[in-house]
Amino acid sequence: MVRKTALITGITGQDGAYLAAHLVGLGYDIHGLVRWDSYVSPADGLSRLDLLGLVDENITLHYGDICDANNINHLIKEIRPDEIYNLAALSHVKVSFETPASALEINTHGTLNVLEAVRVTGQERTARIYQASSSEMFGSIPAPQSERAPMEPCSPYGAAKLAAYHLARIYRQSYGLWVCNGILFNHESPLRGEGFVTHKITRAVAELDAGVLDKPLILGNLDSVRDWGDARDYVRGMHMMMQTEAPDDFVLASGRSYSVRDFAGLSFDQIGVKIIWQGKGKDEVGLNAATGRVLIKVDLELFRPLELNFLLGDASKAEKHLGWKPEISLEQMIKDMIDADRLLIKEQPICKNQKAG
Ligand code: G4F
Repeated sequence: MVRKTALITGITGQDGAYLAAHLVGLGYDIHGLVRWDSYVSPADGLSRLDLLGLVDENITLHYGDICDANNINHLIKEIRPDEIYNLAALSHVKVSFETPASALEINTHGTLNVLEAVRVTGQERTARIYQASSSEMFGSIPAPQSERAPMEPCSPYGAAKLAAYHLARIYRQSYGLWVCNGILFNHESPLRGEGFVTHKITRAVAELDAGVLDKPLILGNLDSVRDWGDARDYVRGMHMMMQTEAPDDFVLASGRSYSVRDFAGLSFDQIGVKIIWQGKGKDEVGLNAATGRVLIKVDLELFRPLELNFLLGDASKAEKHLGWKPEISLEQMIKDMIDADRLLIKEQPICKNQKAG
């Protein structure tokens, strides 16, 4: 059987690493685009691939940059991939308010570079493209959000991703590119970056359990509601989207929503600590119900200039057309994240910068 070849941009991120592991299991030859800083500091940049035991697998890493059209053209011309997963992104929503031009450059222009590279190298009929679209594109529209819902992004990140989503659709319709948009709701895992709220929380839980939490966990907007799923389920869905007869757009979501406050409560439950909440707004605190110790505080600096308040995804189209369903429960995911954090704490006991997220 001929082995398929996949190119993954953003292979060093959470989704890139899990997708690479999934495709290795399916017998793919994999090429990954790696930025210079990850390339020269493999200990940091390639650590996720290392954690998944992928470093010696059939993966070829290419040093390059999604923002450099020439570089992407050459790469796609040389590799002639059957499948391209465009996962490279500036993925932190709050950071996108601080560096909006970078968000557009990487998330929109970078996507355009991939689409154009496939077109100018004449691979429209042979290369399939997965575009990592996001539920952040919906903004605060009424829930549940499906593929048919209006999109009114409320962050530079969301606007950049929405422009890329439209470019993908335009290239599909005008040039016949095989490109699908995966509109993924929040998805987390033990490989999630520590600047995202779920990992900040699970890390603090593991620190408390290990007796090394020396100050309260500082969070931003506790009222914000997200539909959190597990990245390992979602990369499986990405691959399923790429195996359909005709390209289309699909939402992947768990169909269950929780506030940040709820997520924190569920996480501390895992180590038998019940959180009670007192106060309002910036003065709200989460206390250990048994001891009265303040474990969680709020800092207004961590709020965004504009917040997406409520996400709840409707993934019925993916279930009907792809047979995709999430398999890992939120509770299991939280447990896996805390277990992984327990190991991290042994190697790196001090959380460097809680305010980063
Ligand atoms: O974990 P977050 O930073 O994820 P966010 O902003 O929802 O974005 C993630 O999901 C998107 C899919 O909808 C992706 F497209 C995107 O790339 C990324 O993966 O924040 C989740 C919520 C927000 O409402 C935020 O305001 O948690 C709130 N929050 C409260 N305290 C916090 C914190 N977020 C962070 N990062 N850090 C906090 O301390």
